[in-house]
Amino acid sequence: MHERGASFEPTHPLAVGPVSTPPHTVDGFVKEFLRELNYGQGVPLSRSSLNDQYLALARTVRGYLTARWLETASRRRKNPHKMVGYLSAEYLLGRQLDNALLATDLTATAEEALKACGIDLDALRQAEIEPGLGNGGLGRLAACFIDSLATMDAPCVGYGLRYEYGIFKQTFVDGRQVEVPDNWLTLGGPWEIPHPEMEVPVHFGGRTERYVGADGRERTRWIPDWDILGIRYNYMVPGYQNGVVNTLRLWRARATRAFDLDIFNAGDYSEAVRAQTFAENISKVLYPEDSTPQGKELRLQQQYFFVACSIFDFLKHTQPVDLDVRQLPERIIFQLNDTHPVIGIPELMRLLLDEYDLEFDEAWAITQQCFAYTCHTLLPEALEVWPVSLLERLLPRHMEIIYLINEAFLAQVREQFPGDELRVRRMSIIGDHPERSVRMAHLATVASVKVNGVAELQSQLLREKVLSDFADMWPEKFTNVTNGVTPRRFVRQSNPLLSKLVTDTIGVGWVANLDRFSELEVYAEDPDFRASFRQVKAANKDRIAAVLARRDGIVLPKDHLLDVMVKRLHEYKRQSLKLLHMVTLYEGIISGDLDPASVTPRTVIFGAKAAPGYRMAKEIIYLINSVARVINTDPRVEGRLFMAFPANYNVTLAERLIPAADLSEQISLAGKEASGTGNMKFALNGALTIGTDDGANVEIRGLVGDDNFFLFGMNEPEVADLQARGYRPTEYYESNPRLRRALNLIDSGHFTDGNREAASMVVGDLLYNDRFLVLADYQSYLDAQARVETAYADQEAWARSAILNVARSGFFSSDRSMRDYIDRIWHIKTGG
Ligand code: F58
Repeated sequence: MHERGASFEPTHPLAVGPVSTPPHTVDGFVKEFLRELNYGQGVPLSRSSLNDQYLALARTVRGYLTARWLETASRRRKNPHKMVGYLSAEYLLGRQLDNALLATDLTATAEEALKACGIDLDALRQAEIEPGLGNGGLGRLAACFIDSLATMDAPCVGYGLRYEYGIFKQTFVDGRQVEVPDNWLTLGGPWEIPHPEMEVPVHFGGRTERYVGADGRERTRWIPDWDILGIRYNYMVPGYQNGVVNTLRLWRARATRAFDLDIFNAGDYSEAVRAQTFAENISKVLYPEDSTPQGKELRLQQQYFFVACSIFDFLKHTQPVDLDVRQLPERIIFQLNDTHPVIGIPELMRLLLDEYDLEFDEAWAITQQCFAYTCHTLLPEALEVWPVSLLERLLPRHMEIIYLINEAFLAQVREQFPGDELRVRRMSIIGDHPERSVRMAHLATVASVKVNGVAELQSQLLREKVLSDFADMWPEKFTNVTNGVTPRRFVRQSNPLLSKLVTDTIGVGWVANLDRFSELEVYAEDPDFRASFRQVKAANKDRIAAVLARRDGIVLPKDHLLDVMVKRLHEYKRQSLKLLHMVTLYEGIISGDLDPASVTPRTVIFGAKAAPGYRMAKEIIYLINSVARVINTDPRVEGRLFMAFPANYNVTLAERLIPAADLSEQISLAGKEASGTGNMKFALNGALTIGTDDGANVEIRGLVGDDNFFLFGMNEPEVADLQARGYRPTEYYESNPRLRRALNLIDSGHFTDGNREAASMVVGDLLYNDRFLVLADYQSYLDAQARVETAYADQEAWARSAILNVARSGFFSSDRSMRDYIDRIWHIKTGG
């Protein structure tokens, strides 16, 4: 990397002192905005496009953050404490403008200033393309966590990848998902600060060799055969109105000059350009999540690329030049967001052994104090493994180090469990079947100070099932930190009307201290408050109706129960169960079995992307769209049932949809959803949950109370028991007439233009496979939905329950999650 900082001596007083924040006045803002527009965009206001105005506004707001950002960094440099390096392959940030305005308390000023220029702030808000640098819950969680850390003034740098293409844009063609690339940077990236001069070399391939150093010790060196450069892009992460601005540092891959010059000099210009493209592919596109991780070489390259850049950046740039690596554990804790950054473990070992000349034992002792691992799944097939052959080819030195780590670790296992070779095989970092491969979750567990799950139930199942051998060996290593969501984005920004009502009632302090929501509890009994609360919900429903009309041409019926299921499409999440419920109601009405007047008018909104290669998920999407089309146009159910499936569910849509929901669908098979975070967002915005005892639902129900939550389905031990006895879905089909009629109707081609083939994959799977026990939980789900209808009939009682959901959900703030990480895992100082 190039020079750390300039060594010139400024003489002008302005160049010495700290930069100052522009004035927080309307005039000051107008001036800054016009300066950005004129000098930054190079256009006069009269000739500026919407995008010019948006970019100028974004840069103006960024300008207000910059002084605080520099100050935060300089304060931390002067008084360095242990910090967190949050390593995550994904950050699903959502739009930045509103968040930055809120953090700087500039919303009203900006609104007025723009108005004075004849511009509507809301139009500019909508011009922002959200950076979709994540797939779903895991990426969004990372974004919530860095927001909370800044708000708590905790020293943290978020490290990740600056994908040129984020999560694909979903469109529907004849009801089927079609993916379109998301080139989120085409209109400019006003929030990023690139440092093309800060290059970090990252090596790949080649071989290793032993040599004897000057001191007579045998050492190893890696002779890679190609490398690329990591280019640093900084993003500011503002705390909520506290003057703190942290950093998110994302890496972009660029070809080295040597790389293309060599080929160019050989006279092959096209080959040089091709080679450059190859290198730059590494940060080109986010991998769309899959049910099973496939051995994709490019993905491993991405993982190594970003952790190598990040660790290098920390050691060589963030730390003082005279850093003693033996003190590393007092300086840094790298949090591994799932297994994606786990290759960082052998990377740090490699640096300590080969660059800093430490002995293995010492290097290993240091490394084992510098990492902590969060596991976000319970599906064993979702735990990453990499073929040994691939690692040997791509990262030969790392593979050697992994062998050394495994050797030392297995010796420890044998010592603690003598004669238990089966256990040794189960625990080994290297697995043998179906091919020799590295089990990244084992490597992470062995190397980490702490291993945590993301909700109580999942942490318990991790200890008892998925990683039980490790928990036997190191019980104290395992802990839980229940996920949380940032109240800034998911209440304050996304639900301004509820925020105003809450602030008028208990004061503004809740935005940075969500425990204060408990003060709302008493207002559940206050009829005036309930009336206001119901008005807020009604207004939020109008708002989402307007959004969907504009965005998707969907016309929502009025005054329905709004029932929402939004999340990635996965069989374990059981969107098909929700679909069966709707088909059951529909079939009941059209067959005359159900009196339409007895059915609560209900609109169901789905939002879900399927991984492009996940066939079953895509078939389910097609079926949902097919059922929606028929139900929405059948006069027999008009005014009773409606289904909407707006394409391309993302953070921006979530922010509009969740505040409007009455009912939150959290219906995964017990023991499969690690936590869920959507469930928390709904509860905080006053939706009641219908859900299984899974993930964080368990904790939500525990806090809001059974009377304010619709529980159904088997719990995890019951699921395990049924599976052990042998599950036969056809038994449920045969014994339950409503289920039979619903499945038969789908199978008849009623929803698919008479084409039975089109529905057969989903129906066939439910009947003859049904891995996630949809049919087993069907009746219980129907019963719970009947309880929902009864409860909804009493609007005052419903409002009371909804208010209690809000009042009792303060625990689900990501500020609390961060406090838990700090106390249980990181042991860092805040406000230092
Ligand atoms: C999610 N995982 C969990 N993975 O499913 C969810 O229960 C939890 O609340 C959330 O993490 C946060 O802890 C998740 O989103 C991914 O998206 C992976 C991305 C990379 C490929 C494999 C899936």
